[in-house]
Amino acid sequence: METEKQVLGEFEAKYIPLIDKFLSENIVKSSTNKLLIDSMSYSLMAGGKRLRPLLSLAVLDSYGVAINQELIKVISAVELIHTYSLIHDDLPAMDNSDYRRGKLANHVKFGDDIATLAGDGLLTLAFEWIADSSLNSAVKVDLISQLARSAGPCGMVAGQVIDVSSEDSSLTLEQLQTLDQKKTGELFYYCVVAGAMIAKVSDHDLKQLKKFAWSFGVAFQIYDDILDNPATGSDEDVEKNTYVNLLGIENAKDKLAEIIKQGENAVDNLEDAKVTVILKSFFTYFEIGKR
Ligand code: GRG
Repeated sequence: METEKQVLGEFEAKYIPLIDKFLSENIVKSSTNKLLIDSMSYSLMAGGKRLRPLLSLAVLDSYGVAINQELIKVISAVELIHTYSLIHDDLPAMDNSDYRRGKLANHVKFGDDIATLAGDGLLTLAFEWIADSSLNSAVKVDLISQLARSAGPCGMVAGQVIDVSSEDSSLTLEQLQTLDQKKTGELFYYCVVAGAMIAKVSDHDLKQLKKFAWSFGVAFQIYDDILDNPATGSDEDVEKNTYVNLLGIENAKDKLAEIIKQGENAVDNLEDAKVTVILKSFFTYFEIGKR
């Protein structure tokens, strides 16, 4: 029998090339300005794992929805928003990072002005791709509304505001959870809910998929903190607001296992999914030392 890791590997091998092809072919058609296209393409095609579109596809696949180009367009839109967030996060006014995914950050390569505008362009284009797709209009409005809420001033942007304004203070566990849910979890939540909306799942399954999505987001962040733990990795700053600094490394690992179990239970509770192994396999991203 195949392991979950193998299932995920096959799923990635099937869909990442389709996502990458769509993104590379369509970002160049998005503007008449070559500099802007170069800057947006540079970060969009810099080797991201495509975790967010894959999550939407995992939901669609689990319910037997046939994947066509229009769906690839709609589910790839979130990758534009994710990329914009990374470009803006690296700016001198935010994290001031010179590198991203092992390459020069967008602002180092193109300048702060163009990097800011490339981020703005990607953010706006995401909504254009969904709006211009051939999906049912009511579904499109629901997707656009949910994406705006997840990425906007109630979601990711709010998370980033909490992050930049709490750098010099110690957060409680509850405050850290709120920060991470908004900054990172909301976009994952959108991806799962988008898949559920397109697949038209039952209210019961939607509720379970939402639980799965939140578990995935929390697991992502705890795992990230464990990898960045000064004892195991690169981060020198023990003052940072992280799960590891708040809970200790062993408790953080226990918490990660507990959250993954909750997410797997939610998947087990799905009533109408044709397969559940693909969704469960996403938790193998969080095997310590294996991402
Ligand atoms: C600028 C509004 C605004 C928000 C920025 C997401 C974010 C908020 C900042 C990025 C900083 C960061 C490293 C957050 C941790 C979570 C995260 C988004 C990690 C990178 O996601 P992956 O692993 O990246 O999916 P790849 O490179 O695979 O696409």
